[in-house]
Amino acid sequence: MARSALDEMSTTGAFVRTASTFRNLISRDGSSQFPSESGRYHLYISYACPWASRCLAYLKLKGLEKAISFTSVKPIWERTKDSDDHMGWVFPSSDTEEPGAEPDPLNGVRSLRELYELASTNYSGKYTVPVLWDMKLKTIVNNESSEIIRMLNTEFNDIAENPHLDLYPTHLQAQIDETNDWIYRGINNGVYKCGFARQQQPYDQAVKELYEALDRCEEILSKQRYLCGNTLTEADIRLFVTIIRFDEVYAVHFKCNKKLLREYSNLFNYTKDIYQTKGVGSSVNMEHIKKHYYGSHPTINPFGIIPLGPNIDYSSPHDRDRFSS
Ligand SMILES: N[C@@H](CCC(=O)N[C@@H](CS)C(=O)NCC(=O)O)C(=O)O
Repeated sequence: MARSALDEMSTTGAFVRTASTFRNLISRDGSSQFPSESGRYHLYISYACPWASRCLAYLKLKGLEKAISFTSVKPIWERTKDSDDHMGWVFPSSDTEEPGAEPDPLNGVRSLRELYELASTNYSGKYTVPVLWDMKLKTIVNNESSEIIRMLNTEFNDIAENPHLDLYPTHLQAQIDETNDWIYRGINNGVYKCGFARQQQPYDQAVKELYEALDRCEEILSKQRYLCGNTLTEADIRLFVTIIRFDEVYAVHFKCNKKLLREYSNLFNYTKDIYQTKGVGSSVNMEHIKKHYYGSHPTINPFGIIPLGPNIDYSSPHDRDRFSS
């Protein structure tokens, strides 16, 4: 079982992601041992991580910040225990050590690994963010972001400030699922397959799929404001968290440089549009993003040097208002 993303490798040198372990669901109808209650759950994230960031974007979009608290770990992986050499997410020891990151307010642990160990004494998988934590039962509810965002979308509507925002509306579900599928394979997970490949062939294959998927997005976005029509959906948030990292990190660190995101006119303007959607921009911390990738993968960037550019201003004007929404 892989203990970190750096070990998730097939015999052919391709990156193979392992599935998340904690898969409980919160429900508002009382059918689960985890009912949707204000003040009961806490979201552990890293601002660096795209999977965790999509949960944070949802928390903000749905107006759930008063109901569900959150904490970010430090961006650069460190030793998680003195007794072995596992590297992973850790909390700062004070509020001022790393702006944006905070000490664990609930259990006072030093690493995310210790949280997993509190939740399960025989856990042997990866210690990943996001983690949705139940403060009442002192355990992990779920550590799979695709499920956490669905819960945040619907199950907290009695306490959400934006209960009417539905990013997974019934009439678009089939289209969203289909879009998520090729975007996950080609882009969200695709950039990791490019970056973590240890042989040329899996890299070549991953880059090909990545750019086919980006070209397909560009084409769709030349005709409509968002991926599934003229309203924002889950598919857009899932794409956004990857493409906001593209030129700053993936183009260099993961060797995704065949074409830059800012060379795709529609995708680039679309990224700005989503960044400027209320709640989304504040879920992006580019300093944490750059520090993490360039600083936590010594097999790819052994000296941990962080490239200076390109420092794109995603709050600058975009042209997406040309589509009605
Ligand atoms: N399937 C998970 C994936 C989460 C994930 O891979 N998180 C990465 C950060 S981007 C992580 O925490 N990695 C820790 C490690 O590899 O040790 C989800 O979507 O929630």
